[in-house]
Amino acid sequence: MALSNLADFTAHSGQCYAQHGHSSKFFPPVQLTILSQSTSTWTEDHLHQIALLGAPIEEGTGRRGCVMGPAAYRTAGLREELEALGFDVADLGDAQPDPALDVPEHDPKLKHLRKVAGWTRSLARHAETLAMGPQLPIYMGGDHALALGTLAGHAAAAARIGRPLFVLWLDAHSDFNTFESTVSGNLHGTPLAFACGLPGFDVVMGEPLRHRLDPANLCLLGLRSVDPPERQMIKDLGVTAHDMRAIDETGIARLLAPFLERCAAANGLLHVSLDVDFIDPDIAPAVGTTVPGGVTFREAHLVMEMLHDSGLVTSLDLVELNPFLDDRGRTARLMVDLTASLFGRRIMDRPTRSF
Ligand SMILES: [Mn+2]
Repeated sequence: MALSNLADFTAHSGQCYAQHGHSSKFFPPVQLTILSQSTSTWTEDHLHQIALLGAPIEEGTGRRGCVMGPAAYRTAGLREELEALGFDVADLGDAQPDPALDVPEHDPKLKHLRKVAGWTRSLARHAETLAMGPQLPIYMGGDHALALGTLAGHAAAAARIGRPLFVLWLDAHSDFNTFESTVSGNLHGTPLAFACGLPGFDVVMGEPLRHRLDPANLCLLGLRSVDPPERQMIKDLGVTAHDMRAIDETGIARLLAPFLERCAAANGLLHVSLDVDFIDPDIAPAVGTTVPGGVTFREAHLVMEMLHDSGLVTSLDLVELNPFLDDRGRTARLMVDLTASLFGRRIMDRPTRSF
């Protein structure tokens, strides 16, 4: 049912484009498969229970402040907004990193390797446990290095459940550096290379990663800063990657819909990783890695609304919020609003909020 909505929605968008007289070069007729029914087997309980877990890691970036992220989401009312939508929300507090004493504390190239490894082990364990339980987890970061842990944990859970894991990466960056290719040494640029099982990461878990993400089940959206080695890896692995030009030319809904259909057709679990820098820094300034030309307010909400309509999302990362760089909580509130959209709020149901 949800997927029919998605297809209807996209077909409808196509009509709107046609009415506005856009050239068919960029807006070809939509030919989406309309699935007869949702293939989700998630229980009713799962749809109504959410767990919030703070992951105050900031060692993956070159800049301090993400440690305050979970507190900012709480201050901005994430829990209350989700409760207002009818969810039963449990705030589990903040996770802590494992000691990871087997990992070198100082590496000449990789910054805070032991701390990042400790967070990865801890969050992988928490994520696997949460994924097997009745609640849908939201990880409140913290920088994007937290996704080394959440991706590992959700990949492990997916293997146990016997369903494929799909990942939607909403980010200006592709985060596909290996420990060898990284120039900055900031490990928040590495989670996708780690999760896809590229070589050189064994030190993180103290063993090879047991459950990998299939690069074919990954979609990157919003790209505008990709290092040359990352570009090569994305190409070699055949990852679906849409940059801002593709969004400008094609429209974000038409890029996202086929990925959601593939996930639904495969009965996949969908992990969404939302980086603040996906959004244009003019409206989301609280991030250490601003890149001009990000998605607009409406494009970001549209993605969230489509995700809600799809009924596919089973876990969510909120990453890279640096409250130290925010403008009176504006970015934290926007991230909370986007999360509320993902869980069913329509922005037209709300009083207009001016900035
Ligand atoms: Mn990122």
